[in-house]
Amino acid sequence: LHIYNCLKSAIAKNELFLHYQPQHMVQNGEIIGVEALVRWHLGGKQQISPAEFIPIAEETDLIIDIGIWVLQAACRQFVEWQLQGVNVPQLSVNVSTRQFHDNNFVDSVLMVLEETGMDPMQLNLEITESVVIEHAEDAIRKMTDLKNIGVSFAVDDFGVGYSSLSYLKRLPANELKIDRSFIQNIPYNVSDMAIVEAVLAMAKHMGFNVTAEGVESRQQLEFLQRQQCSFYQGFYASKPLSAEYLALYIKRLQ
Ligand code: G
Ligand code: G
Ligand code: MN
Ligand code: NA
Repeated sequence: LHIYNCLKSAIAKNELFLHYQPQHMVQNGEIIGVEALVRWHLGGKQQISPAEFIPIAEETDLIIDIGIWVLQAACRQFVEWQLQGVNVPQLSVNVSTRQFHDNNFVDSVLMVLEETGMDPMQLNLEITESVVIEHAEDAIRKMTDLKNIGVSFAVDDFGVGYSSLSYLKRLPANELKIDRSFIQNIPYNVSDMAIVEAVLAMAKHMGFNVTAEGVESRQQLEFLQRQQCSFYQGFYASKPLSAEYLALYIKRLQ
């Protein structure tokens, strides 16, 4: 309860901020985008991990306000980079299932796009397959409405949690993100390598791009090159960076 009350005032107190993790082409290392990841500096000092506070926010409608704040702050930063000549091709933003199911979700995305001047073609929303467990028709309609104006969708944490192939089949998404737990023991775990190969084959036939998450080594990247995975992110390229460091990272690549 204590942490919930602190989180409730975190936006007003300016305690939330964003880091951005670069995403690259597997084949040639080109930058294809960044994923915005929220951070919380409680009282300006103590850092609390989103792995800890996002689940708390998700138990209530607090995730809706936090989600809108994240989307707005990320889009604003993205437009700012463009004005500075920092060329980031795409912005990925996490959307929690509860936030997605809010009645105002589509309108709030439209409002943020308009307010910030963000090009919808450059916005990618990361959801999980659990969005179609309940209210599937409604969820698919929301995704289709946003896709029609150019927004794309990625299925996050693919392969863990509530993942199910029958949910996946129904999702009008553009991309799958293979959870980092399947990547971390490559090239030592034969089962994980088989799973990644199978996901890539399935994704190819279903028309999904694939991003491998949590790539930490050259051997992992080489495996993904051999398997013709499209994109990757992970500490091997970069940890999540502040907006300022992300701009330097991109300028170094340009
Ligand atoms: O950045 P880090 O690896 O510490 O994130 C931990 C978890 O918090 C991840 O599962 C990530 O998806 C989630 N997360 C980070 N930022 C956001 C956000 O802005 N919104 C939502 N819903 N989840 C986020
Ligand atoms: O669930 P989601 O994909 O949104 O979570 C991203 C989280 O994974 C971020 O909190 C980020 O800090 C973390 N992360 C990103 N790259 C790596 C990596 O290479 N290794 C590990 N262990 N964690 C990573
Ligand atoms: Mn994500
Ligand atoms: Na993930």
